[in-house]
Amino acid sequence: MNKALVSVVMGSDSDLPVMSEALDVLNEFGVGNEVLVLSAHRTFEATREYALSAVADGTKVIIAGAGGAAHLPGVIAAMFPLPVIGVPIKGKTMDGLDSLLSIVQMPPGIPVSTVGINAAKNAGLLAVEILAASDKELLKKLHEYRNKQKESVLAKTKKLKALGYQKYLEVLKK
Ligand code: RP5
Repeated sequence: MNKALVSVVMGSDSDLPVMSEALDVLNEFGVGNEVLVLSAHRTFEATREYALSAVADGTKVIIAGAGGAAHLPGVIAAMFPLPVIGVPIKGKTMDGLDSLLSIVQMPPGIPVSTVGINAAKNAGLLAVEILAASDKELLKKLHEYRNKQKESVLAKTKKLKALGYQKYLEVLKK
């Protein structure tokens, strides 16, 4: 794997099932990455040390996921001047709305680019898009990815027309 350009950081290993979707995307695009568990609250010293040295370590984008009082992305953004993408993790209460609101309402001057609740896949894609702005190979892969996606949706329309919605539903249920 290439040098880690994207860091995927999460508040707890309990976030990993969701955050692994960002790692899958980065791996699919061949983007070098690293993965860490760091908490804004439980390991605040280590989080500070990590965020302050990330630029010098070559990190270009940080994807940070947290749930509940989800301060990790904002705290990292305060210390890391390059793009931070926040992933609100759905916890045991409030359907993730608490995480979303904790991450999205940053003070003007310190942005966190926030994706949807549990939307780590989009966070991975956003990181790829940011890097693709200055990487032609990656941009080509993004075009291919979107074309493949388009073909798969159009194929569904074709199948839906051919089967009719009731048969299509039966196939979906299987
Ligand atoms: C947050 O608290 C973490 O990001 C996680 O989503 C949540 C619960 O953490 P655990 O109690 O599962 O370690 O800081």
